[in-house]
This record gives sequence, C-alpha cells and structure tokens, in this order.
Amino acid sequence: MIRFIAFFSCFLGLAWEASANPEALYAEHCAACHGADRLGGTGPALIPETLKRMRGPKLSEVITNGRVITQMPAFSEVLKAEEIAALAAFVKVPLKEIPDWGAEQITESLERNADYSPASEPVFEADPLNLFLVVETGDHHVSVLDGDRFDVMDRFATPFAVHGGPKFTPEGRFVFIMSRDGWVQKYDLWSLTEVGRIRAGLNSRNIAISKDGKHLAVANYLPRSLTILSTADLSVERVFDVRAKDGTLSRVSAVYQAPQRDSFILALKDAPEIWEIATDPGADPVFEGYVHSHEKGMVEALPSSEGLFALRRIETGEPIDDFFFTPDYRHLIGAARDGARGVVVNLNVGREIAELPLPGLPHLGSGISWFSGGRRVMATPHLKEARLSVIDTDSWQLVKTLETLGPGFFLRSHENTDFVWADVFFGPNRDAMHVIDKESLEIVKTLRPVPDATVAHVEFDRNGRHALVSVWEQEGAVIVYDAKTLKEVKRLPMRKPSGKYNVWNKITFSDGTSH
Ligand code: DHE
Repeated sequence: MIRFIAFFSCFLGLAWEASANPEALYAEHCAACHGADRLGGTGPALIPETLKRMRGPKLSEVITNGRVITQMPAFSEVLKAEEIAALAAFVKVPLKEIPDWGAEQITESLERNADYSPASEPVFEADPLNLFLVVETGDHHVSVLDGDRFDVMDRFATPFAVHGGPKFTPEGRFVFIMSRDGWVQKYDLWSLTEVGRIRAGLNSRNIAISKDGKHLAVANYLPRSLTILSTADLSVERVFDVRAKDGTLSRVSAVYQAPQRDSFILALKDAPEIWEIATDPGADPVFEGYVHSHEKGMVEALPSSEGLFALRRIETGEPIDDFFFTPDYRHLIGAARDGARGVVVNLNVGREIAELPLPGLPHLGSGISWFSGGRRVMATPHLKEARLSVIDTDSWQLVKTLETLGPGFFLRSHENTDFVWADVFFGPNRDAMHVIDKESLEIVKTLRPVPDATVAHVEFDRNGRHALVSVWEQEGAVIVYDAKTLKEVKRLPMRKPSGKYNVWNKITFSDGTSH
C-alpha cells in the first residue's frame, strides 16, 4: 500500500511538472525583472552561461526562498514545488538564439549617473593611491577603504555578480568594474561617485585597460566578441567579432594588458590561437590590419594605418587559457585543456617554447613571481590538488612542489615582504591561510582566523606593511594583518568579501599581485 502511495505521488509529481508550462510561468513571474528574453533587466540574466558559474544555493532554493539582501522575492507561497522545479529547469536551457549585441545595442544600454559631477581634487584626506576596493559579492557592493587607517570611506552598489579584478586608469583616479552579465561600471575615486555603466557583453569574463588608460577591453563569452570602450565616456570604439583563422567563432576566456608591449593579449577558449591587439597607434608591423565580418551588427573595423587595434595572431598547438605572464611580458604560461600541463609561449617570436607538467588544474591566472635564490621563480596553485608548483622562469624547470592543506585559489605577495600568502580554498581546511617564506620556499605559519569559515584572497597595502585577508562568508570580514609580525590589526565586517584591490599595487604592476 505504502509503495502504491509513493508511486502514485511520484506519478502525480511528474504529471504536475509535465503540466506546468515553464514558459508561461516565466512570462508571468520572472520576465518583469529578468527580461522577457532571459537576458536580464533589474534582475540578472537567467541563462546557463551565467547560472552555472554562480556559487551558492541551488536555483530551486533561490526561487522558493528568495535571495537575501536583493529584490528577489520568495515564491514558496505563490508557486507549487513542481512549478518551481520546472522553472529552475527552464532557465538552465540555452537560449534558442543569441540576440545581436553589437555597437548599437551596447551604446543604447549606456546609463549615465545624473548626480555625478567630477571633483577637481580628492574629496577626502586619505592617500588616494593607497585606497583599496573591496568587492562584496554577498550583497553586490564595493567598499572603498582608506589603506592607512582601514576605515570605509564609501560603499556603493555594483551590478549583480562582479567578477575579476577592477581596473584602474594609470593615475589611479577612475576604476572600472565588470559583472558576469557584461555590465561595466565606471567609478570616480576622487569624487567617490559612480560615473555611469554600460552593458558591453551579454556574458562576460573580465576587462583590461590599455597602457595609456584610454581604452577598456571587455572579454565576452556571449556574443563571441571583444568590446573596446573609450574610458573617457564609455562610448564603443570597436567590437571585434572573434573569429579564428579557420573561421570558428570563439569565446574569449580573458583579456590582459601587456604594458611593455602596449597591447591587449586575448586567450581564446575555442581556437588554438592567442590574439594580441595593439593599443599603441604606432604599432609594430607584425600586427596585421583586421577586417571584420559584418555579421550580427558588429561595427566595421578597417585596417588602421596608425596600428591602433591592429591584430596579431599567435598560433598554438591547442587552445590554451588562464595566462600567467612574466613581468617583462615576453613569455606567458597558459593552461592546456587536459588540466595537466602548462604551455610556455614566447610572445616575441610568437611560438611555444616549453611544456611543464602541472597536473591537477593549475590556476595560472593566480600565479605570481618573485626572486628566490637569485633567480626569478613563479608559483601557481592547483584547483584540484593540495599543492603549489614553483617554477624557474629562465629554465622553465619545476623548482619545487609544496604540499598544502588543500587546493588553493589565490596567491599574493609584495616587493617589501619576505612572505607569499596562499589560501586553501577547497576542502575541510578552507579556513587555513598559509604563509610561505620566499627564500626557503617553506610554509612558516598557517593562520586560521575563523574556524570553519572560508578564508581566501589577500592584498597588500602600497608599502607592503599590511596584508588584508577575506573571510569569504555572507557575514564575513576583511582582516588586516601586520605583514611582518603576522598579528591581526583590525577586523572589518563585510558581506562575502571576495577580491581586494590596492590602487598603487595595481597601477605600478607591483610584483606579487594580479594585474
Ligand atoms: Fe575567477 C579573476 C576566470 C571562478 C573569483 N577569474 C579571474 C580572472 C579570470 C577568471 C580570467 C582574471 C580577471 C581579471 O582580473 O582580469 N574564475 C575564472 C574561471 O574560469 C573560473 C574558474 C570559472 C568561472 O566561473 O568562470 C572562475 N572566480 C571564480 C569563482 O568561483 C570565484 C572564486 C568567485 C566568483 O566571484 O565567481 C572567482 N576570479 C575571482 C576573483 C578574481 C578572479 C576574486 C580577481 C582576482 C584578483 O585578485 O585579481
């Protein structure tokens, strides 16, 4: 009898799910905020490209209970469990068609802040070059911190789900912040006010700023494009349709600034090519002119006689991404698709010169370099193995494999400190932060400031005297440590603080930090 009831209710559940029309439910309950096309409105885009990247509660849980500190309401009283399940399944289905998102659509999305008026000097006493930006993903805000006193000077709302490092103009006055839905927000650090925002892609990866600070590149998965914006007014300068030599349209995994080369470097997800785009109007003749396809309303990029935005392709044996660059930007190491090797590419000659055995998904984008034993080494964490690999950047030999308490995500150091800080992001020891001696390459201390909480990502102040660590929880904190004594100096409550970014370290391309 019990088995019959169980079968019957299961049958009833399936019948409900089958009868629930998710498209109609979406139109009735979700479209007003998330867009009839699921590409976002006041709420974020509901497409698999974005949703599968989101950490946190399951979709059906979010629909049932709402999302704390956001406008997302709970639907437990409005919808049946089967309807919620059907909706959760519906938004995971890829869109039938990716709408055009070229120069015209991007331009139309521009929102200027009517309340913004530029200040002629900073409106505060603190050192403007020692400010920190702390991205609080818990409630989609950024806190601006005084890097000497560690007081919060401003806290502003960002677009939903900021990812990657904000990028600063070379003098450190303006900063650009990107969300996974492709919104780019411009903020004035002197006025402590948002300038405006624009949607440069539908699903984006990261941003990079040109050496002269005039151009901002946005790497997109959707559409397969690279958008270049003018940093002055957020207008669209170019939209590159990212098409490999064999005609394949490729996602852009990431875009990086190469300051010594005065160029952007692009990692292509779906093609065995690395792209280099000149940001120097007098670029080297190795850059070819780039003529666009006219698909999808992309603007036409004529070959530029001055060389600005001219393209150079570097062909590789296989698609590689997640790049670490040597500080002179002559070499990069990219991760091979099998997650077990690093491929070294010499950017000057444009070819692969070495391979490194790096099993367990090396996270090369988090790699940092420093001098140890008179040679320049780099280290990378591994997302699937409890180890750090240390590599000699002249001989491309593995110097050391350092065992850790679990797989890590981020590494940090500074010119003025003797230590490298390495988090343990995954597993039972995610509350641990290793401090490693740069010379001996040994762990000298393991900090555990909040038992059982995820403790991750470090950034130093401009002088390397303090290290700021995130307690990566909804009711989290940023903990300020004395970088020498490793003692706690201050604890600031924050909502799931992810990355922290010091203006000086970023604009000077300080050793030991991300760029
Ligand atoms: Fe990131 C930086 C890619 C998952 C938090 N991440 C970056 C960058 C890239 C990247 C290319 C460099 C951007 C830059 O600063 O210009 N991230 C990826 C992935 O491919 C991966 C593994 C899968 C994905 O979801 O796309 C991934 N990243 C995550 C997360 O799950 C994290 C932990 C939480 C989140 O916010 O999504 C996360 N990524 C970060 C942070 C940075 C970052 C905080 C900036 C680090 C820095 O110090 O500069």
